[in-house]
Amino acid sequence: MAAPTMNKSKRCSLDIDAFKREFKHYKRRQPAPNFSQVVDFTVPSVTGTQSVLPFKLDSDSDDFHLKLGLKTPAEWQCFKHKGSPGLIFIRNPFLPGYQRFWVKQCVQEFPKKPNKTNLDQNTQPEALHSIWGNEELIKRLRWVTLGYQYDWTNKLYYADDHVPFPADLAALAKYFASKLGFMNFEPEAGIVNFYHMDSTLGGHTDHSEYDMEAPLFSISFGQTAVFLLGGPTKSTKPVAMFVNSGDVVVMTGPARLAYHAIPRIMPACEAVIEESFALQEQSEHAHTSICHPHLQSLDDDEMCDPNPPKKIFKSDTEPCVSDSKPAVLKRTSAVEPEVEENRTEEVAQQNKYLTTVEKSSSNVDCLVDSCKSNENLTFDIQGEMDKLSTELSWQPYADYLKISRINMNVRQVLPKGKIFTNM
Ligand SMILES: O=C(O)CCC(=O)C(=O)O
Repeated sequence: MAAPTMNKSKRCSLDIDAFKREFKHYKRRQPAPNFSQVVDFTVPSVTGTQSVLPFKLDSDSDDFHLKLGLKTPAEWQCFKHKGSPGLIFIRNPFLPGYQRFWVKQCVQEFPKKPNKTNLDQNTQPEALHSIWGNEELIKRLRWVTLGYQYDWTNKLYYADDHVPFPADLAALAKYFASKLGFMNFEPEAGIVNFYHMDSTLGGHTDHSEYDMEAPLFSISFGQTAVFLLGGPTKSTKPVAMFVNSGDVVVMTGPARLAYHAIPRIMPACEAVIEESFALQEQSEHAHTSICHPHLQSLDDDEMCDPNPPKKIFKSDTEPCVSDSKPAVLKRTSAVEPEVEENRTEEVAQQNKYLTTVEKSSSNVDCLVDSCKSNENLTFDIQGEMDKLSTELSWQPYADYLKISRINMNVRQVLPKGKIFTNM
């Protein structure tokens, strides 16, 4: 008897390239893609869509959020998405203007030694002490690594390749974690990505950390991105969403190991920039319903809407969308990795480098306690904000942001109670 045959279309029903297809779609310049399927959390009606599930957090019993430049958690607009289990999206929880502080940290403080940057290989060591002010270096800056330094080639962290994690960013990430119920989150490694208007970041998973139960926090500033979040393999069609300045993407549960990518940077609309960077008194006119980037932000040559509002935030000197070949954000081995088939084996292999230790209980309590008593606080966001409050002091950063997007992401590397064996 002849073996049963399957018709060809059935055999091919698994779309192994669903992720890549979406990536290519949103990356395309000519003709411009249709952005109507991109989830826009700034639009009030987004909560009316069946896939988006808004939720609220309780208010804080103290004013610790103010020390971090955040609105009270009860005011945060938080969302889940049915198509991306484990994703939590917090729409710009920062107080008006306070993103200025983080932008300054990213471009001026974090690139300083002992942190590593992509510039280390080809730059005179003395020029690396402070790259802010060096126009050529700032243009070439693509990434900075914090805490446990990520080895891009071997996709590993090492016990002896570690620098102190910035206290301010640690406090911010722990605070977000605690509000979302991750009381023991420990920020141990971070990557700050710097995008130009033509940058993309290929589909990848963040699988080098030893703890996959801990969430990954991703916080963005400046120009808008189209963010794709898929599933465990590239056969899952990703959900596309706009990530605006100040937005916080949290990847937990299944989303923690999901494929994700940035196929496109788009000009942010003026209202987003105003809401993010204008100081309290200046931002009184900022709109609550911010904008619709897919309608507002395209140059004439890639317009998909026939009547886009004219006002967009863009550089006076450089076009927001360049015609040149888009630059891929180069991070050796991190871009477009192979599907991980041997994850379980990999985790077992990795775990042999870890030892169990007794650690004290919730570090979030310690953080809140130390921040309540100002003596122990090693950072002063309000003091820095005072310095950034004149338009003259803010202008160089504002100029940089007109053609840039910054993303800082924070990870826990080791499971609670474990340290590297060879420490
Ligand atoms: O820029 C982003 O929003 C994502 C960055 C990212 O996926 C990464 O650094 O692994």
